[in-house]
Amino acid sequence: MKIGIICYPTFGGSGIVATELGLKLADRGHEIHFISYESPMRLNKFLNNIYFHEVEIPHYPLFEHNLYTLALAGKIIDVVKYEKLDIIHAHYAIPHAISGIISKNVLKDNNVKLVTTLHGTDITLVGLEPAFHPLIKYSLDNSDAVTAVSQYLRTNTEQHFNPEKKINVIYNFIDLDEYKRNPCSKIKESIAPNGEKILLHISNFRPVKRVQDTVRILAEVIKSVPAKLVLIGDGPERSDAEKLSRELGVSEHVRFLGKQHALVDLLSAADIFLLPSQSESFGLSALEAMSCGTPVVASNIGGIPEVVIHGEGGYVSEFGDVVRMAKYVVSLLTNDRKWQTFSDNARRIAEEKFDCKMIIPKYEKLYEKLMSE
Ligand code: GMT
Repeated sequence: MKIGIICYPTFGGSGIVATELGLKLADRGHEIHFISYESPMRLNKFLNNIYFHEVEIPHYPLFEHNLYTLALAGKIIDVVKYEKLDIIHAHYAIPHAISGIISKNVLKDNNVKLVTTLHGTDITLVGLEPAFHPLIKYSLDNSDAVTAVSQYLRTNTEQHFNPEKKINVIYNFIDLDEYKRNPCSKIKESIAPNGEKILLHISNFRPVKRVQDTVRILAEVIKSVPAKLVLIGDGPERSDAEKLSRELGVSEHVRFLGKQHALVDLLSAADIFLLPSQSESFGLSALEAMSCGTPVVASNIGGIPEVVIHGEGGYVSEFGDVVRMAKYVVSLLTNDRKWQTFSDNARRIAEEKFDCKMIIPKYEKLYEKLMSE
């Protein structure tokens, strides 16, 4: 099949899922055309059947704001027509699905099908903007198929948008061969030279991630267990989190590493992964941690409980309840046998529910069904 993948190219979860999907589909023999304003961050290897098409945004003095939605639609039309795409797969409703619908309408005699995958904030945050609400509803009703990355996101979308079509849940996935525990004593020793336990968090440091809660959890944990907190990523909440770590007197135990690429090594060095988000449709970073055998302590909101099974591969609790989360962390860090059981369970859940070898064929089946209609 020839598949066009429309995504955000940066570190966000939707761009990562879209890129990994494209890479895996290419491995399975499909021809993949990524369309975005920049080459996707995770597109880091050459494959003969992967192409990237950059969307150029026209600049003209009259256009005070850029016309990305239209420029993207124009590029999709071009690629569908000349590369003879069978499927356009838009990741994130705004504006990708809208641009996909515009291009389909323009190419009305073409049989290309549009799949839209909802990732979370496109529905739970952006989708609630009154000006965007009818546009999202339009994009759901005019895509040939819509998928959501968790049961929670499907239910939430149905409640808020009452879509005409059934939404298919296709969970995010993980490459178990790539994300596996790979203990690197050098990393552990440099971060925790005195054998302290390591708590880790990865995100884009947006307010919904509640990064400051990771600092509050550390402040509680070190009352009973020597520990270090490693924060990976960057974004608007970073300086407030730094400030809080100074105010709580724990700054010497917190390392802000910024954006990093050696995630498997860092996740493998960690004893606990923290995800205290206020909103999370899935929690891809928690799955990456679990696949590396790192137990997760997270909030119980959104799709997280579908990934982090409470009492098996980690614990979940009310968002903001940092005392309870710290208690869960301490209970795992002070009982080696319990930690090992949770670590094994975390990996087993990743294998049983989220293996890419099981999830990618679900997308292929959906594409095939649409093409046969
Ligand atoms: O919030 C982010 O981390 C970015 C955002 C995105 O769209 O890029 O992530 C959403 O999609 C991810 C991949 O499907 C999910 O794992 C995240 O849970 C989801 N984020 C939220 O719902 C807040």
